[in-house]
Amino acid sequence: MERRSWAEPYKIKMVEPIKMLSREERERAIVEAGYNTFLLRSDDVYIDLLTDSGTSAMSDYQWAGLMLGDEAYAGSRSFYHLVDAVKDVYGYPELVPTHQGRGAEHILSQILIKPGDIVPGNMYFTTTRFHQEYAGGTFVDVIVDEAHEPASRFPFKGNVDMAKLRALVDEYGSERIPYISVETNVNMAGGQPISMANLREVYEYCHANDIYVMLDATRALENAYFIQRREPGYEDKTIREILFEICSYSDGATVSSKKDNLVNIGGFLALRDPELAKRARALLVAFEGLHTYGGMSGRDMEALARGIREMVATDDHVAARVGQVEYLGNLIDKAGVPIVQPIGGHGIFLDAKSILPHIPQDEFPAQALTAALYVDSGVRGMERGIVSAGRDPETGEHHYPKLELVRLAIPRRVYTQAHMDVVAESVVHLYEHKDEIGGLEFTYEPEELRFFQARFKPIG
Ligand code: PM9
Repeated sequence: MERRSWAEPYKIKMVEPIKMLSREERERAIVEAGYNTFLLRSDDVYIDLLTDSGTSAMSDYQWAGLMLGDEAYAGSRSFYHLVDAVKDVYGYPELVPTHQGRGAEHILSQILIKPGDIVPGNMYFTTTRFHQEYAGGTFVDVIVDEAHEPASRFPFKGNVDMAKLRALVDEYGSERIPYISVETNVNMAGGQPISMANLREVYEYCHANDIYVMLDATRALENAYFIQRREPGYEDKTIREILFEICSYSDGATVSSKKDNLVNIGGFLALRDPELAKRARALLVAFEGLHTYGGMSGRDMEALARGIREMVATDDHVAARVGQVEYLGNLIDKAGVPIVQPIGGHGIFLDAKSILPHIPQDEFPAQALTAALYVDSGVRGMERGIVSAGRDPETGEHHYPKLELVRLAIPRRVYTQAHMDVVAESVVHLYEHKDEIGGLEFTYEPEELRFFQARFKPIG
């Protein structure tokens, strides 16, 4: 058949102006922000690829839902719409609503982890590991080795290495391992999927050993897309069917609804076991809000219920979303700039270690490259390397992750192909002038989740 281009399955009804500051203004802004793009004002940013979290454009149907939200303190109609949407699309019968993903991680960690426990996971995520450690647990990475190699084109870099998991269970015993935390489309690995076959194997093994499987299903939709594209037997299944099957191999999930679910705020913990859900709700009322709203308003829950149904209503939605990421990735890749391969689901991850080999890792190459990109074009990305990895709580030493990346995360339904062209041009220009970029040092280092508020200055 003749090959045709694809296009987004929507048209634009409202726009928000953006502007680019002059180079002098951008240079001033990055100094004021301590070379940390989290500390820039959004008015000073031209194209904002800091995160795909809470930055999506909602549909007219979601916006209409905001007007229909039921703001009752207890038993809101919008809560029940959300319960039904989560049950229908993800398949979990018990819903514990939270203000966002980390609220769900906090509750889950508190009900399941005892001090001294071990929590295996397919690569760490910043807030997830924080809550596991805060509850007294120790996170252990059991992801396949390929995930730590930016250039490896292994199609399922989110897979759990069963040998690593088995060795951990043999070493500590399943009594000390309350659950495995399985992230879908692993963020820190570059938006890389886990295969259905691997997830099924993890689930069967863990169940035989009395270990819960808890998904971080924040980007499970994008994972479902890669399974449809890459895993034999799934090419004719719908995204909706694949997503449902992913969740069937788990006992529950934490979700930051600010990603796949197409809302600006919200999240949930979803469970199968009513007894576990009861324990979660007991904590929820202390830390988040009543069990029928968690941290969300009625209108937030209404928009979220609609977003969950909308994301699976047609396969074209996720195909266009990941298609835009691939469009940007291909432009950058074709110019020879090293990026994480294969191109992931929610953004392009520049391999700062390869791009800036003259900057040692403890002079923060990815942080420096992120700042340089902003100065070059007003494009805001995020460091995903040694700064994000933080320090070992026992030794106080930096974690030295193999991946030292700059993430360019693409908000859903927000930017056009022309914006992607501008981003790619700037990345390629920087690559051609990479020798002019130098390392950074801390002027302020927060103890917890340091990457959010740390400040830096150039060395020398
Ligand atoms: N992710 C992101 O930009 C926002 C904060 S950066 C620390 O990628 C996963 C896989 C996430 C995630 C947030 C959360 C936390 C959990 N799991 O931000 O609390 O990517 O809604 O979710 C961010 P909340």
